[in-house]
Amino acid sequence: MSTASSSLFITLFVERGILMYIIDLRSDTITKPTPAMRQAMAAAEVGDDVFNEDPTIHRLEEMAAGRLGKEAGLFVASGTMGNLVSLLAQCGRGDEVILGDSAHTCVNEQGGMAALGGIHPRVVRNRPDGTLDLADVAAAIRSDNIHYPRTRLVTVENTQNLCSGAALTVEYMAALGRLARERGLLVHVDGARIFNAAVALGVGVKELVADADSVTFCLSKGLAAPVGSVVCGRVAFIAEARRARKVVGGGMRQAGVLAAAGIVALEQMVDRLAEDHANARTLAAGLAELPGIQVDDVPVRTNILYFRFSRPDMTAGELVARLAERGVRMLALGPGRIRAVTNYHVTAGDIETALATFRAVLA
Ligand code: TLP
Repeated sequence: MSTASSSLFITLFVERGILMYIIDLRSDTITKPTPAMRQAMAAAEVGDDVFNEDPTIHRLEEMAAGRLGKEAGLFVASGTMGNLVSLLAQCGRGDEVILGDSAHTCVNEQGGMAALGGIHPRVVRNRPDGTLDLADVAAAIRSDNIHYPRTRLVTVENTQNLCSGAALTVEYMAALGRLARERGLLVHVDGARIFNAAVALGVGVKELVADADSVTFCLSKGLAAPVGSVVCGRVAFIAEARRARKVVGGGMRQAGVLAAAGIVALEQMVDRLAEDHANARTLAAGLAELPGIQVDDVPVRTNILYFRFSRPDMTAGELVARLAERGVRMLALGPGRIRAVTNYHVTAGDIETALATFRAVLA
């Protein structure tokens, strides 16, 4: 998909009676389905997926598993549900999961593994490059002792959202896999943006997840599908994940209409992620030149960047509000911190416009 086609999706909002052109950098979750997706959705063959009879969902699940080099796939409603059912399927009550302090599963999923699964989270620090130090992981693994929970699984996020969308490399994943195998742990990858990682690193997604027992990836972020994620892994794991999906209320019926968009996402929307990455780099470079702004000290490799804003007369929240009044949307995350995420609807020209809007607001 070219940049030209994304301009078909210009977002216009009526603000105070004025038609406004919106450059929405709050998240890649805001992306709307492409015309090809809408056509595929309208034409999709469907069936009752709880009876395992939806042919379009079957196609998506097979395609996803094939792309990731896994035996089977399971279509789920969201990334949060994908992570949750992956953990519920592989860990029992009282088991322990090692995860990073910046992981979405740690910060943004209401502690679902503990709340719904009785799974104990063991949190280690994420390094700025998104990885967990393998020495920290090794040190966190419990010995066999009647006082301790049993360490069952380690999970990492790729790309790592809160670490500026950092991409964890094939080498790191292989080393984590070796440690996990030696110590009898399973590996789950929250690959909400795994295709961004593969494109940024110039590697196949299969290589990136070769050592994972389970992977969740999202269709509804940079790939622009309206709804859904896919969990992939071995056949026996997927059977358990299907049970877990049902108990959390995620058994969808004629959801082939959604899966149809997911198929188009996998077929047409992966390679163009490089455009989002280039736009994020341009935005980061432009922002870094502005007074009062400090872009997080990590090279922007994918589509997410964070920056700090400090000026005596304006808070980050006020800056974000003033930008929004002029049609540029970003997210203020706590005092002084702002996030921007490039996506399918944001062109290279929009990045220049966004930077000009910053300059005007800060002048
Ligand atoms: N991330 C959202 C927000 O929840 C923060 C965003 O705008 O980035 N894993 C990762 C790494 C994610 O970034 C997200 C969503 C999820 C899982 C959850 O996906 P959904 O929103 O589909 O449940």
